[in-house]
Amino acid sequence: MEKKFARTLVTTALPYANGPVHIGHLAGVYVPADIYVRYLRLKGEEVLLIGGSDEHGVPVTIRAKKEGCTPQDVVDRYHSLIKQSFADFGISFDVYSRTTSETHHQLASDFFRKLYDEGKFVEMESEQFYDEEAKQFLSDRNIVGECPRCHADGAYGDQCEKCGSTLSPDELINPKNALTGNRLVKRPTSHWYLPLNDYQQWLEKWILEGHKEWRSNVYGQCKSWLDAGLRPRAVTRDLEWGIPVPVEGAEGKVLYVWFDAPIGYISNTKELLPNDWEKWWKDESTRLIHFIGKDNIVFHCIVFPTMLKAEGSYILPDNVPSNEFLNLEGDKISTSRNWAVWLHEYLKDFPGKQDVLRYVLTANAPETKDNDFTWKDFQARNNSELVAIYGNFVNRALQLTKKYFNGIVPEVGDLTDYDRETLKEFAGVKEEVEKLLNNFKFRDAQKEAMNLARIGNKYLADTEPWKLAKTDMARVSTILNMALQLVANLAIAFEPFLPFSSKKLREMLNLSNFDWANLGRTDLLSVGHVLGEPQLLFEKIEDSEIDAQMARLERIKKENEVNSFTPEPVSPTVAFDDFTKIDIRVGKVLECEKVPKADKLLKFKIDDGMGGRTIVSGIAKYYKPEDLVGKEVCFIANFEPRKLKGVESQGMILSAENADGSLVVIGPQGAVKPGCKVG
Ligand code: B3M
Ligand code: ZN
Repeated sequence: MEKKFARTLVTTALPYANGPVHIGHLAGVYVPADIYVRYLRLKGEEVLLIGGSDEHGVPVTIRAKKEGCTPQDVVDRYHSLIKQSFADFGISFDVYSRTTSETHHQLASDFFRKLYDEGKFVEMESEQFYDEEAKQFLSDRNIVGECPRCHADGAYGDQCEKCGSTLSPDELINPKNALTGNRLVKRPTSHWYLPLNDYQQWLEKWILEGHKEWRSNVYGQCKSWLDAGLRPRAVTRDLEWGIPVPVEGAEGKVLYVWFDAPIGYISNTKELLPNDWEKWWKDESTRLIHFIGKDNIVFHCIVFPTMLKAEGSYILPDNVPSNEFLNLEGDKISTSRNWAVWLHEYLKDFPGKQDVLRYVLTANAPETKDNDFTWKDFQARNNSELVAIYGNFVNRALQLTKKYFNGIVPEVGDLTDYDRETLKEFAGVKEEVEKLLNNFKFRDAQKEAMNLARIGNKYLADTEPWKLAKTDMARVSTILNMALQLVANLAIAFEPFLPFSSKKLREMLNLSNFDWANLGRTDLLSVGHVLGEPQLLFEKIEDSEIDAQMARLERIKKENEVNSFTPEPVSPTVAFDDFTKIDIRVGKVLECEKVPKADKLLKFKIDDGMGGRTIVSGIAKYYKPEDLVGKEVCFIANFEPRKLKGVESQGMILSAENADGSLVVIGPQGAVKPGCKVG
């Protein structure tokens, strides 16, 4: 049953202000939300796009401790950076605020207090890990210990990153404070819980019966939570950083970050419209839409609606379009491993190319399953779609008009059957794009918009006005009029997807009347209208630019390998007598050169204190010969001589193998004479 709404309130997940934002954020939440609101605005609908940073929570405090600054410093820094990145990419927020704002603290606190006063929470005591030295309870993330499953050290209280198991701090063997290493004890502490179980039946009816139209990934996740049976969830924490629990005797406790963050949507609306915000949140004729990523589904579909329902005066979300994840070159995007394309860095490497990224991310949007971003695909979509189809068509239409008609929209004469066929194909696109956008199918909608450009490109290629110019200017006039109308339509159709290019295109067309209702019309530009100066809409991206990005990722992969290095297990024990059979000595490198026709080998002349010897070693990939001359090394002096590429090697130079397989030569740390024994 279709309800008629008076206005639409669109919210986007509030990113944690503990790091910059990357392409995964953009693809999963912000670009689709922006497409949607731009589309509604173009249709003249009343709509707001609400965003902001999520500034509470344990990750912020961990980052602050690591960097030796305050949590406020961390969120100040990243809030500005994130806000700027979104602005740079044209995410058209009506407000982008933050959960450390005064308005938010007040509203979230009042929200809690109302539920508290009305007896909507249950208070329960439980035993939690406590650090007696630091005098604090520790959150799951701040506790480490041995994993009960794979026995790796350093597993977190909520998850072991080695084997991936989900854990609770109770399961850890020898739990410790992650930052100080202090041992922990159990202490009773009491918290307030939202009794989700009391809302189970209501939620089942509201979601499982009332919202069958939700995306299947969203509906499916809700169903499995509901099928498993809901339990009370704590909405407070023992922590310093956050919104203090507004109850006497609750010192040292704050609201759980997932309790306050979604209230941030309301606070930010209030900050934008201090006198008018309630109509957006409390009037049944407002449609509320949450754009989120898949890891946030339960909070937006179950927990937050239960909070709103318990409070009693708010509307509930009408839809929660959630995306799956975007991977990068086949691997999960990870902030801690730096495996990401950061938005602020992208703009340094590709200045002015915001729309290219928006286009590629929408073309590959992870709407129904996880998807992959690759630089090759990025280049291909730019070069063979944006440049070769959209850009090419626009450029041809405008340049030809400039050439033959001085940049003035020419007259349209009799249409041929082919013209009419083209127009017909074109007219259907509007309805199709609308249907897709209304159903949050952004990827397909953009494809349809690109089809418009394809139709235009084909029209010019088939009619070849440049050939007719010598014989039939009347026909050229009609063709170019048609082509220009199609170009004007593209400016409208692409505005939600590629706003920067649409703006540029509108300037080139000198086009002011501009709304969605006009899409599909063939009189957008009247005869005699003077066009602006043509410019290129998109530029080719060269191989070298892509190679540079791939090299960056290679470098990061290497660094990660080194960082995640775990030593090989130690070999079986040897007796002392066996060890002394190996005669290790110190030597000084007198000469060193490459062995011809062997790219791995270096030939050394070593001063061994006993008249000198030759040793061949497989370290040519890691050292230049001249860098080793004069250095002291350790070598096995009684190694059976062997021939390597025709050179007899009288010993073996010792080196250590690094995490990435590279070799580092071992030498003494102080002054030692060549020939001294090592042991
Ligand atoms: N900050 C989690 C996230 O960034 C969280 C979202 C809050 S939305 C109210 O994935
Ligand atoms: Zn494990």
